[in-house]
Amino acid sequence: MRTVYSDRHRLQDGKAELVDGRLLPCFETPRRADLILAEVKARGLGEVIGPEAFGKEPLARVHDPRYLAFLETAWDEWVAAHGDHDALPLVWAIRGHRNREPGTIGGRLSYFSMDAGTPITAGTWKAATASADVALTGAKLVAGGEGAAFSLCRPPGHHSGPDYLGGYCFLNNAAIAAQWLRDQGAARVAVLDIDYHHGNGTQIVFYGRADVLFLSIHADPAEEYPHFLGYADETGTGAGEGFTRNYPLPWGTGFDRWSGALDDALAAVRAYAPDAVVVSLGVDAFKDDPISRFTLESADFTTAGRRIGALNLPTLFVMEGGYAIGPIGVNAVNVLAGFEDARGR
Ligand code: SS9
Ligand code: ZN
Repeated sequence: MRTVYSDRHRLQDGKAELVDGRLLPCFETPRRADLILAEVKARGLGEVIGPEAFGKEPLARVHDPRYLAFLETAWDEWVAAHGDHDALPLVWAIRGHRNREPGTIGGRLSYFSMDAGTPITAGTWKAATASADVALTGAKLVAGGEGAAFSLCRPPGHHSGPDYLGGYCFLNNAAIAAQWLRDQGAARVAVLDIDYHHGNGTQIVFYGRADVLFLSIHADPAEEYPHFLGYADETGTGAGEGFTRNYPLPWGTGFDRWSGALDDALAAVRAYAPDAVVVSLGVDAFKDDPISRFTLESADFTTAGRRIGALNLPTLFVMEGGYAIGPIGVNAVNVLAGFEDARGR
């Protein structure tokens, strides 16, 4: 399959995130995408191409225009108010507070954020929009009849909701791609999120809809980030009832249990018979991931890819998380190679 990649991801290079009371160097670094790209080339997965520019319209199909306007100018406003160091929010609306956008950049940053781990930097807007273009270009390949494509997105997207950033995510690349596929004529799209963390942003975008099936296999939110969404009893609402499925799993989960959830999710995808599948491909379920607590081995990612390939459906892989830098390329490309293997290519 072909890989879509843009160097512009390097423009997102935050200094620090707040983790358990300490400011630590960002886990979500440019090296992640560099190493995945190197492995794509080393393994001969297929041609690597640059993204097309899709503009703001496909972004606005998923994100609130007020949020997009905020994100585009946030850095300049932050620098004018506070200087040219990374922007991090510090206070959030809690039960009983007002849902009202404040006037200052600091207040607005809090309003449009879900955590203090996702710094806005000088290059954030350019990197995030390039990442969305990478996802959209992959979607176009799949819509055009290529059986599969890999969108090597960075920064990732699945934690970003209609009007907020968080979890290292600014624009929800997978949701933007899935919506674009719908807008191009796909009747039904399934989004399968195998990142270690719940895809809260993607779930919210499609929660009331039957035309996009959302499935997520992740660490139990009672134990793990993002903490406030991703329980098994969240199954969709209204017309979307039954079109969200969550598989929260406890810390320490290994491939036996994880793949049981995967098989159940894949059976649901099959029954749904979508025109296309978007896989939110995080590899942070890996045993040595520094911020995660599942125990998948590198070879397990190959097996997972094979099972996804056995669906025999047009599939777009959108890169999400994975923070064990050394093996990140091997783990991500193992999924893609397993997939190709199942397709007999
Ligand atoms: C847990 C901190 C989690 C955010 C993780 C976002 C992952 C995106 N101690 N920080 S895939
Ligand atoms: Zn993750």
